[in-house]
Amino acid sequence: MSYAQGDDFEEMWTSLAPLGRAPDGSYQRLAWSDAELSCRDWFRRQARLRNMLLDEDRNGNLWAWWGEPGAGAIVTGSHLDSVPGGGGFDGPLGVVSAFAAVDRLARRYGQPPKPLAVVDFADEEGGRFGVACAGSRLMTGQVDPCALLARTDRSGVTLAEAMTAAGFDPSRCGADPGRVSKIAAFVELHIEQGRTLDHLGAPVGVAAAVWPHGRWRFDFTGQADHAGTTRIVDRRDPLIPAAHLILDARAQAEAAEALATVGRVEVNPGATNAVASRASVWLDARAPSAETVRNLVESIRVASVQRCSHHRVALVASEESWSDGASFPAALQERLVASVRAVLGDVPRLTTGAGHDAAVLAAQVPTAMLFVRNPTGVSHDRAESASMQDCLRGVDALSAVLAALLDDAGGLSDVPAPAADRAGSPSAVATR
Ligand code: HGY
Ligand code: MN
Ligand code: MN
Repeated sequence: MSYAQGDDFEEMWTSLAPLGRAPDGSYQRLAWSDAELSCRDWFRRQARLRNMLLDEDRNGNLWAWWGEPGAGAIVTGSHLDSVPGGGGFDGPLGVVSAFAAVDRLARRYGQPPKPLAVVDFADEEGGRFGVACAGSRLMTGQVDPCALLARTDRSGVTLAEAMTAAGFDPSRCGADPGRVSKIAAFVELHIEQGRTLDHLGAPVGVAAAVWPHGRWRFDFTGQADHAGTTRIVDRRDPLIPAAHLILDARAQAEAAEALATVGRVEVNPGATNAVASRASVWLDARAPSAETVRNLVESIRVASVQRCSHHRVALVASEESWSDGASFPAALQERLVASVRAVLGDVPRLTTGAGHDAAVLAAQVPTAMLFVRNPTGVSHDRAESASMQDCLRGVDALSAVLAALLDDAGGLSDVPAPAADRAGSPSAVATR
């Protein structure tokens, strides 16, 4: 069937916005939840409106093809899931912009000069099961499917159970080299999670690199006891070393010129009048180099071990998610800069500490990113925003970039394929 125009950008944005939005305006589009499933149905509708071939891969990623799937494909898109209480732009802006850009290209070319797909990568945020970029890392073989599927959410539901409840067969999950080999280039448009573009007065930027980053879980186990009858000297209170870790992480990150965040703490039994039995703390750490991240986390861990010894508290520290950084191919960056400059004027290049599926694919596929200005810089919160004017400039930029890639008969010959040794290997995933 020939391509048919779908909803325009603003109609798409308006129809997607209410899905998974809480009364306070934040988003709860957690992977495989009803809210996120409704976003998947939205994606399927947009594909059907355009007579695009809908292709749901073995890892839960959704693909909408303009033309037949095939080798040399240009792929664009992002993710539709959110962090708990997140904003509405992180992920969806890239998916909506992708459909809007393909509409323009279909009007311009009629038939696709090369296979082109819009993709919604599953569970990019890891907001429910704790592993970032789950869908793209499963596809590229960068995470162990068994360990990942066994991970549980806060109510003890495993990823496999959540997928099954959504009608998806988790036993299919695993590396998909055949699909990856079809991708000639992947371009992800994303809202900037920072204020560089705002400070520079530019609506759109090109990504140069993504920092390496990871997530660790620290479980402190002590002895529950009565708040009113247990002497301080007799206590084995897990919250004390846990509290020190949070302050330590901040101080050590500042000293290392890195970033460390504790945004999640769970305390059991959580009684006001009882010394806790267990405290779990989740650490997110990021830096320009993987070595800095790992040294920082090890230093935090060693300090916690010493404190736990003093407080007679047991500690189990485990790595939950690791994302290699990525430097996007310079030749592809140049392509993007030239294409965007032609439509929007000068375009800055940015390095970000935020993780993206594009950084995951970068290990195996020439990838690139466009950022759209975020006036407040705030992200992972309902305050996240971009003006409609800048969103449409983002579509201008993405359309120009994709057209240049479609027109390139040379098949990106000047863009080196990622080094084979970066093909990625399953990183550690603690099964919890
Ligand atoms: O955590 C991140 O940087 C991304 O939003 N998943
Ligand atoms: Mn994102
Ligand atoms: Mn995010």
